[in-house]
Amino acid sequence: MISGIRLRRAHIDLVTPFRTSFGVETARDLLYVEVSGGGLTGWGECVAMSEPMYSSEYVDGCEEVLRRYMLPLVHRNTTAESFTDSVRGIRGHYMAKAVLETALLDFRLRSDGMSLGTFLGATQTRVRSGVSVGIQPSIDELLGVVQGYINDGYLRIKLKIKPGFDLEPVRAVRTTFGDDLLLQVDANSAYQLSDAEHLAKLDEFNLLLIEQPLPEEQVASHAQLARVVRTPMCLDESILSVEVAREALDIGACSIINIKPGRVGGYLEAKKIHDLCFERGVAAWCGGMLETGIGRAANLALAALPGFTLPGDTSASARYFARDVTTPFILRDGHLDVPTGPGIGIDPDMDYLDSITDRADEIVLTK
Ligand code: OSB
Ligand code: MG
Repeated sequence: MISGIRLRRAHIDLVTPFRTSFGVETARDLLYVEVSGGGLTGWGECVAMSEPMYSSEYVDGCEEVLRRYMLPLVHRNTTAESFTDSVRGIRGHYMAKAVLETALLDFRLRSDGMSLGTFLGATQTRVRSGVSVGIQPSIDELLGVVQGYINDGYLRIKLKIKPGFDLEPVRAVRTTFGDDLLLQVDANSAYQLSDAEHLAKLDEFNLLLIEQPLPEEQVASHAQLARVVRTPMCLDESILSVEVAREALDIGACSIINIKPGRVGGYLEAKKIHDLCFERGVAAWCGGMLETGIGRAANLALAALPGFTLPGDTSASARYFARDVTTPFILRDGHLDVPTGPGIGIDPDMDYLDSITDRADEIVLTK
């Protein structure tokens, strides 16, 4: 039974600034939800960034909507499933829903002694890892950064692109590292449908996919774009639920999906999107949101399902943090091991976590 919930705000520096078409991140502004009872704690990590630039959600907003509208719905016997049902009437706010859902799920699985991977239907014990490479000040620097990740053993490179930093960097990486490198790009919504002819020039680089070239709301425009661009279309920001995923696939807006539990309201919805892709033979991969070890552990459990046929943005802890809040996830042979312990299978180093915590609030359940 749940006795209390803690909201924890913390911060951790990134090893290097991460630049995308929507902005630059230098630190991770964190919100953890801890669901406790009977000596156990279930953990959730909110994926929202500090500002509403990737999506309309942002971490202070998530905390507000959690406190005001979601936490009051939680009682001692709330489960991830009953919580998801009870917040169906709250529009949007997927990242806020996801962090609490994940903590509830982790709490119950820890009580039951079952790993999140087993619960979700994992079939792999380790997952292939790719890395997301931010926009760099110059092509030379980009080549150096990519070389470093290849040396680390990453099995797939994703380049962030934006208008003015697209064809030339992609050409340089393809030419330097050869045709065998698994390479893809992510535009984070920075283009318009009128850029279709320009984006089609990426076709010559034999990319695995192009991720979210157009704004989130323009799902149908991606279907039009897919008629001009031969590179497989992959959606990230647009896919907010299994219903959107089904419609996007039905109209040909994408042929690949980036599944991020935080973006779709949690692991239960993420599993539904996985199942849809699996049934239809549509390639899927597990995205990332610069998670610390807590969020990373849960993503690895999901990424171990059979429908994740492409390497994910499931990078090692060292990709982002000099010191992670958990035992670091280490790349071995281009793979990360899926945790096997109960729930997400890993605990934070509490002394270290407390040292990077700005504040923590206890919410006592009354019913
Ligand atoms: O679009 O996939 C994205 C990070 C923050 C917000 C959005 C995205 C990303 C990444 C990095 O590409 C993913 C990761 O390595 O965690
Ligand atoms: Mg993306």
